[in-house]
Amino acid sequence: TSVIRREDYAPPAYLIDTVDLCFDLDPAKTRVLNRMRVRRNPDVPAQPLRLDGEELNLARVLVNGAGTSFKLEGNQLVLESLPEGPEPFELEIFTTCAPAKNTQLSGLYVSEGTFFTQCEAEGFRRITYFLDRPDVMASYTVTLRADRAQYPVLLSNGNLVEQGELEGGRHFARWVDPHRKPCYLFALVAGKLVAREQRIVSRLGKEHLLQIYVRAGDLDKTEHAMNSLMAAIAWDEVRFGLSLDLERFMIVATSDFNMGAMENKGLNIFNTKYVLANPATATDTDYAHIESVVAHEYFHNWTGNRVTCRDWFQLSLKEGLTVYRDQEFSQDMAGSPSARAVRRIEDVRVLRTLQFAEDSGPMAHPVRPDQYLEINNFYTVTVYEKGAELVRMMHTLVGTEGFAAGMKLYFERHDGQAVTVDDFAAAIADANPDSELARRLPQFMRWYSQAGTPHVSAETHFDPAARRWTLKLSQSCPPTPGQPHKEPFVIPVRLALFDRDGQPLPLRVSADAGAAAETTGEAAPLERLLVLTEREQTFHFDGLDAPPVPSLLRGFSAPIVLDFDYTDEELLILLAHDSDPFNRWEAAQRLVTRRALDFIRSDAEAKDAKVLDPATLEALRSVLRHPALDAAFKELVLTLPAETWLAEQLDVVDPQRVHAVREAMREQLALDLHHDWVWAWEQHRDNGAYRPDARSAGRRALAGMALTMLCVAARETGDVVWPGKTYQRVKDATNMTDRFHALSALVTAGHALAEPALQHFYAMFRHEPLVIDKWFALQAGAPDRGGDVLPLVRQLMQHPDFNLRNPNRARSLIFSYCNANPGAFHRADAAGYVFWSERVLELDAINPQVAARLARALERWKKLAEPWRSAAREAIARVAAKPDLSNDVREVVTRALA
Ligand code: BAL
Ligand code: ZN
Repeated sequence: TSVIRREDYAPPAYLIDTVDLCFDLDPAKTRVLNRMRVRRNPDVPAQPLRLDGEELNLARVLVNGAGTSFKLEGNQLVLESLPEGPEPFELEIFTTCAPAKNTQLSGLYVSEGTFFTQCEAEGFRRITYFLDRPDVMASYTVTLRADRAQYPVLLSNGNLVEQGELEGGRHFARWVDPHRKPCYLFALVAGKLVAREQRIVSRLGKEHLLQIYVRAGDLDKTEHAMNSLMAAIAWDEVRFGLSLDLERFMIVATSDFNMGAMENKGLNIFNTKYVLANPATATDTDYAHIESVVAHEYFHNWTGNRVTCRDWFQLSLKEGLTVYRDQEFSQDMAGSPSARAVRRIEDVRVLRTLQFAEDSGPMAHPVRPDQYLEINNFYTVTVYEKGAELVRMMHTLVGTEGFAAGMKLYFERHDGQAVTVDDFAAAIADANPDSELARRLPQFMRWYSQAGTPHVSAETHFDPAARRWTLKLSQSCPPTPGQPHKEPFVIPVRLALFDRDGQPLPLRVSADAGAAAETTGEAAPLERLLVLTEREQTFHFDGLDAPPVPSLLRGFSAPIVLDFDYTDEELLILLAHDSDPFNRWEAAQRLVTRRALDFIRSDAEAKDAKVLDPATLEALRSVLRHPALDAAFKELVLTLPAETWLAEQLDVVDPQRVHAVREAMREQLALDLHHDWVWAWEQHRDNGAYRPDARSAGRRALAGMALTMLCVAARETGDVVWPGKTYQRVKDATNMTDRFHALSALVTAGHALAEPALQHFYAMFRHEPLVIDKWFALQAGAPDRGGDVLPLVRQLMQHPDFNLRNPNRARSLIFSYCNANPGAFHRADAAGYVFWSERVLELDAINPQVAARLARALERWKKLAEPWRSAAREAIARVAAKPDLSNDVREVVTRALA
């Protein structure tokens, strides 16, 4: 297969109006009869019909009921002698496939005796021959036939119109989807499942049936998902006037799933990880993820399903927009302004640690990519999370009402269509003709076409005589593969100013600076939105008696790196006083990152080092002890920057040094704030009956952090009391969050009690796969002590509960080690890399999508110092040398070596 390019897009030569699918479900050999009504696309010159198919056995092709000639060319079925003219014809294709052998989990497969499908992006071609592209939309009727005893529940998209018995203990169900859809939204499920049901009435007065299907025994873990679904439905009605357009909306959970979940029309299929929760088995983080993923998939019903993508290069049309929507939803669900800010900080942390790294590496691509070898490799943090930031910037530039008007126009124009990101942006801009977005739309669209993270550097000047403060902003963007030069972006920068006592200052824009003159007498605002559009721009602010402390890029108003040479004193002022919680957190991150990087670059011994200075420690202590701040916010401020984030700030990375310095900081925090951690634990340990709300989750998070710090300190002091209490908590906790925090405290501290605690935990939850995933992940992600993690990971691969074919389990052990534990993975003896290359190859033979994700663990190898750099390159080359690699893995390793 070769590279697919965006510029080669051409509309389909044929259109498919209706699809009538009939399945005889059998794990070994499923028979699929596909009857389509097809016609030539009048806008495209006549040409043969080329249908995509993969791993199918073709038995018969009929055109209008008669046999026809056909060719098989690679993965395409080519039909040359089709009826001329614009009239539709009936095309009937009969194939078989082998779901039980489908380990890729793309197309039709079997998981624990139940049939599932996954068709996005290109899985439908593994079910039947089709025009497998999102701009071909059809009406579907689906008949499922299967053994009644083994497959009592038969589900597909839309409405159940008929069901009944067949001979030989078999039965059938027929489903009709009232909405046209692209084939990637097709789904079926057949197996032994039970459902939680809920009837609701929409604001429009329509009745709907909501169902969540799980395996018997898991029903008590579906309440939170159902609550989240109802909340998401209500939110979309209120916020965007978008209602559920189906009588029935189903969610089905499977433990074998490549992604988090999938938005198939009316029949969402979910990874169990994002559905199942009860207080005994799921943590607060799980609860929050479930709320956001359930909402995300539901929101796709409009942003993705009603209006879909013209081609896969437009993936962010639906993903960036839908992530934006689920982030807004989660913020609204969090409630208080500070709980909202906590969600925002968490989202930005993901963006900056993962997406910024992607943007600086060999897989860097624009939010709308220009080319791919395998589309599955482009379900990335760039397309999703950066894509969401682009939508957020549009929102910032047109305001909340303007954005709602833009969304309305988008659906008026494009409902039922397959469109591009240009169409979306044009709708938002056209609904707001006087906005900065409308004035600068072509320039704004560079965010979609140029890869890389822009840097904005700020310089300031104060003129005491004129009482004028000047801010000069300059932007640049580093080269990325295939894009050596970048044009300037449209960058919204939210700004506030503070005096040295932390009091906010009014922002009076100078009348002579080209900005709208202020009416004298009117109070100047305390925050302004500056829009940087040139490479370099200067802004003046008047009426100031002293140089102010600027709070720049408030709320992280653009996905950029802000370079500004804050003094420590200024950062301490912002940390103590900024009214923007994001920048308050950011001030702490900057201080701690600065100390860490200074130390990493020095040649001082890291063991027992005092990396943090007294002023920073005091500032962190004041946050921890603050009477008014939320526990969740405190926990974020006290969380040290990730090793991968610190590594990205360096030109050449010694991963062991980064790890050692971060560990030293943690010890320092644990020891120097010991009384404060005791206080934090005592104040936050008891939270009554478990509820997954933001406030009590924040309290549990801070209590958990305190326990980790107390165990880390105990390792240094020899104290046995805190580890003992923590071990007791592992046994006595009344919910998984508290229990797992305690277990993780012992494991993180490397305490001798970790071993019995892990055993106890395993014995308690051996029949709960999602909890056993946590058990594997915790051990594989533990801080390395003398190279002990890799042997443990190899040993755990032999554990009876380990199964490489199950993506959740593979991720819990292997990814937790290779992708999330840099200190243990980057071994000087290269054994971590050898392990990585073995697993990539092993997984590639089973499930290329999962293998390709793992393959990305080493893509930043060029930043590594020796000996890691050479060892990493060798390991990647070893993978690349394998002749029959999947396209998925080949694309990743080829780019990495380029
Ligand atoms: N569309 C793939 C899964 C998701 O983003 O919802
Ligand atoms: Zn999505």
